[in-house]
Amino acid sequence: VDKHKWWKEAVVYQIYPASFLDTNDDGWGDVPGITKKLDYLKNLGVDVIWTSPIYKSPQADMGYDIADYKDIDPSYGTLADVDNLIKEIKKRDMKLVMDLVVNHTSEQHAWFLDSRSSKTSSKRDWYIWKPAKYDSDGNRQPPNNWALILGDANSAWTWDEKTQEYYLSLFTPEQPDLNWENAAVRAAVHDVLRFWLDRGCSGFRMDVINLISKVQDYPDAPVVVKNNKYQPGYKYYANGPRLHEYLKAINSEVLSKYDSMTVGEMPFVRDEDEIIKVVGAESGELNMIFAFDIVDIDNVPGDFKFTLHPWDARDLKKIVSRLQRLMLERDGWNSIFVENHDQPRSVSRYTDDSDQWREYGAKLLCLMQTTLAGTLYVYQGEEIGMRNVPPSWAPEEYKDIESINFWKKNSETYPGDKEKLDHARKVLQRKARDNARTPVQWDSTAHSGFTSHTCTPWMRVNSDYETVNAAAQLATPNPTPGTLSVHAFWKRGLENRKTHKDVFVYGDFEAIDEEHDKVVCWKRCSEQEVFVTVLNFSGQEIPWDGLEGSGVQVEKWVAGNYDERELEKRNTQGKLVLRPWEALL
Ligand code: TEU
Ligand code: CA
Repeated sequence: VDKHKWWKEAVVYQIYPASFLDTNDDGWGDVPGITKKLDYLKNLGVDVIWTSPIYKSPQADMGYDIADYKDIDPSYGTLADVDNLIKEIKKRDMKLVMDLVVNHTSEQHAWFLDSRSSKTSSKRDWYIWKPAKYDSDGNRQPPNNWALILGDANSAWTWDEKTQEYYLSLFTPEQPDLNWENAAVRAAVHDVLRFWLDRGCSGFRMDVINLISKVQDYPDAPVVVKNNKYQPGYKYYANGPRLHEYLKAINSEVLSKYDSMTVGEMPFVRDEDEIIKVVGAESGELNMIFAFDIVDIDNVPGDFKFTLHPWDARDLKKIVSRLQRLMLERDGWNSIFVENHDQPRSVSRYTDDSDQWREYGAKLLCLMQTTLAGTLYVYQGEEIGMRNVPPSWAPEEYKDIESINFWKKNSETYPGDKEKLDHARKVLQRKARDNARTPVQWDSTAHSGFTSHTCTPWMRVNSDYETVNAAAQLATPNPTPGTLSVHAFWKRGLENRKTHKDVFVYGDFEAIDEEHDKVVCWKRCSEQEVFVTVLNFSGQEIPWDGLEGSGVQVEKWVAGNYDERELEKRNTQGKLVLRPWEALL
């Protein structure tokens, strides 16, 4: 069998449309804005564009609450704009992947409006309705103790006054979960996929696709978060009983008839057999998933996300090695990413985003990702090293429903408690999804060139746009002799990955010096070539001899995030003194 596939070699670039580029001066990014930047993306080395949802939506969760799967939200443009986008993408020999959000719809979707209109509606069973429970004091309670996923850890069940029942809404009350047990729902979803594939899109990023099958008796979840009435219910809805059946049907009924790619978002699940069941080459389910291990590295295990948990290079190596080996040994496929619209900026999270070290950190993360096996995902702004919002911003600047809920809950629970609120604010700044959602910094003019000078962007532009922006990096690809801008470094990294795809995309993986707590190192090889990646995940100088005894004999260093003219003078044997945040290939 030929293991080579276009979607394995592809570099995917994720666009968060509201914050990408505004072309009609309403402060909100749009589809024509994407079209306008296609040459920029092509030049970077992008093959596939994945856009977060642009469908009709009340935007309670920024489009992850869809009111019409077959139409575009007017704030983004029209279907004709999308047709034109697809045409322009194809012209440049690229592809478009849409975001498919079918675990839930918006509460404004016609299906839900119908479903909630009466208990006898023909769409009643398209969603998950349950009667109330009553406690010993006769108070109405939701059917079980599952918590909402976004923000305030309230109940995942929403009470409907009119029909006097609860509906399940795992993310927010505005996002009722579809009832996949119902064959009509599954058929309707298949129909949505066909609609977009027939229009020329080349695949889907499937939002929380592993949550679509729920354990049917809806049991209470075990108590893991103390002091909270509601609990994470993952055990009963992540990779539930009929997930594989549903995924296989999507494949046999629809996807197998097109040349497409699929990536399923798969939170909460680490079980290797479950992963292979979905992405194994013979599974007939999905091409790959987004595993959450790396982006959960700083969460307290089992707890909600607004927590801080220390980690070091050993934890990172363990995660990377496990997933690389699992996929290589069991014929599955990785997705490589450290950012998306739900995560803080990687340079702030995993390295040091101070003015002194930001560029080193961004390049280190680039070298890390471009030398791992799997399909590579770059998130808008990552290629120029955009950072988190400044700690000085007031919580009122945060626009994400999750952040708003979290802040509200803390303000209500701890009024006037400075220590508690300062901590909540700190965690918010470190973890909020808003960090990834500020407008892309195109240039140093007002609002970073995201929108016209005279209008107000929907979300405030990061205060550092005058120094961190694409135009500056494009104009000066070599800021100092022997160094590249972050953008130029990414561009070259992507090129190098493609030139040596037998090594970086398809090659074998071996971790080196696994016990070192600051240096991350691995070896990748094809039958012809061997590359070693060395990453100093610390701001300290580290004398390091981790290659000794590894069987690797370095011939020469070929890339690095310090002055590359000095690479030939670096040790290829014995002790190597790694500088702060240094990355070498
Ligand atoms: O995210 C689902 C998910 O499980 C997490 O990424 C979650 O958003 C995160 O832990 C909260 O901080 C997907 C989308 O990517 C996200 O934007 C949506 O809000 C969510 O589904 C609901 O559609
Ligand atoms: Ca606009």
